[in-house]
Amino acid sequence: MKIILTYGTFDLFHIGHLNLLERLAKLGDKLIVGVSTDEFNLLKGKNSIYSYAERARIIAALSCVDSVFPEQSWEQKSTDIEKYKVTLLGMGSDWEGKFDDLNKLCQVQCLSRTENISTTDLKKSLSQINLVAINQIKSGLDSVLDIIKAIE
Ligand code: C2G
Repeated sequence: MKIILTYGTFDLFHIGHLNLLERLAKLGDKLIVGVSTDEFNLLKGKNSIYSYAERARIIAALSCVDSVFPEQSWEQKSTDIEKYKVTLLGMGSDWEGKFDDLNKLCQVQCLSRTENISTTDLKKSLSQINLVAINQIKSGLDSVLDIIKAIE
């Protein structure tokens, strides 16, 4: 059983995230994802629009993802690799070289990022839209979540 592991905030879930997760899932039999908690995000200098619970639920709803758990620190990766018997830690290419110390525990591979899309850019575009429109978008996304829930 080839277990693939990755981590991320996955805020304002977009095609770049999906491309990575689907490509990682194809590398093994199971894909498990450590989703950064809101507290850990602050350590990462990130303040996500969606809460950990909402982000974790979206990731868990993906057919290419087998399970999700909270990422609470930088240091937990080696424990996670042992705990989940991970074969390969996969990340997007912006993390190239950052986790090479873990290749004593499992394979470490970076896949190319999807161009021209990032949560940061989405937030910038969103901040140019007035609050009313943002709430309309959020209620729309909440309806998507309800549909996902109904399908589950
Ligand atoms: N990603 C991508 N293409 C994009 C945007 C993101 O392939 N256009 C990848 C990133 O490289 C990362 C994953 O999607 O591997 C999640 O990205 P983020 O939500 O920004 O997560 P990040 O802050 O990189 O968290 O301990 C590791 C960190 O928790 C990784």
